[in-house]
Amino acid sequence: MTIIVTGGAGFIGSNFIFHMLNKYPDYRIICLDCLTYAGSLSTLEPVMDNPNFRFVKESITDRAAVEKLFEEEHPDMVVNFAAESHVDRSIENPQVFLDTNIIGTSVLMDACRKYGIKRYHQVSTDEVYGDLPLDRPDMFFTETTPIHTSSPYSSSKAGADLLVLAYHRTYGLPVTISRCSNNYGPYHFPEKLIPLMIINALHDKPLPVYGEGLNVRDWLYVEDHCKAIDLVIHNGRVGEVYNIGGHNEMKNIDIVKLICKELGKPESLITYVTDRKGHDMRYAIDPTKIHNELGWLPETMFTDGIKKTIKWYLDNEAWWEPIVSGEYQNYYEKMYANR
Ligand code: NAD
Ligand code: TDX
Repeated sequence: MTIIVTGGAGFIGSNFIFHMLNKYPDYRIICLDCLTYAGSLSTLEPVMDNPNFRFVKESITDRAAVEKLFEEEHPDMVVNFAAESHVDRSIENPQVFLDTNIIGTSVLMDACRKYGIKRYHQVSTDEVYGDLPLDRPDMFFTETTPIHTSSPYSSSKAGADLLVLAYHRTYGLPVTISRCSNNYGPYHFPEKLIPLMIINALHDKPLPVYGEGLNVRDWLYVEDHCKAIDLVIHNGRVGEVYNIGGHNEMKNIDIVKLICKELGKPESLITYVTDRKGHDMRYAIDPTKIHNELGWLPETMFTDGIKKTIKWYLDNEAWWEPIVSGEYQNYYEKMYANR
């Protein structure tokens, strides 16, 4: 089995590569990643010498490069993690989200059509369903919830999902899509809520909570997401969408307070800042389908997962320090200085 994993130098893709190489020692895994600001070869260091692993630095939007890779490797599957993934950046500059998330997806699927493939899997997000009201805890996203996006990021992911389903219906491409809730865990890029708060707290810097911090996210430990995708690509039904989430809803402010508590830092570091434009209020996944069809259940409780994650950041300063001391400082200044 040869699998091309795109975006494998980023947060979830790298965790997926570690999971697959560990679980399937006879699989060949090729990581296709152009190493944007969010991707780093240092993340893939643990597998670089594995003979079953190859890294290729190209963009999924580069048709010639993608076709060359298909000719060289004859992949059985493609799992597409490659994306611009940060909502705040999409609000500042939507264009690159459309290029990578939509055009890149079509380039990959065109190559799948041209050379043949057993499975094309699209890693999508719960954000394609928009948001749920805070006062309706009975409501959840199911696979049939209408697409109703809020940000340029989520719109680009929704556009890609529609294209994937269209390639299935029109060309018979054997596709699956998974839509997961917020992930957390090792190698999470420092611009996202949990790593940002851990790293700022470690430096005794202000903890910038958007609005009143009442927005709710449904957090899933990254390893549980990887195991779910593993099940979907092997046993999921072609043409189907699978929601992934572990019924673990938390208010942002409660997460930030928990991080303060775990690190022994004062809550006085918390600073309420101007809200994100179009900020989604609540995400909550109904994972009944993947549970009933594929037997998936999350294994890591948030109370354990957040402790493991904080410990990982404490133990792996060598991974995040070069990131936060580089170009990231300009980003941080631009996004937070006068907020
Ligand atoms: P990330 O930003 O950490 O990593 C993205 C990776 O894609 C990076 O390595 C980057 O270099 C690479 N990449 C970007 N543009 C590329 C291009 N044109 N060609 C090749 N590589 C490119 O993202 P993540 O958080 O790991 O998310 C991975 C996927 O999972 C995304 O598709 C995202 O929409 C989806 N997702 C993420 C979450 C979450 O909580 N992080 C939740 C649900 C779904
Ligand atoms: O500094 C911050 N302060 C703050 O209050 C940051 C970075 C975020 N927030 C809030 C905004 C959100 O309500 O925390 C929540 C989580 O924010 P992000 O970490 O940016 O994640 P989110 O916008 O929920 O999107 C994530 O989950 C779905 C991923 O980045 C997406 O790629 C995925 O599709």
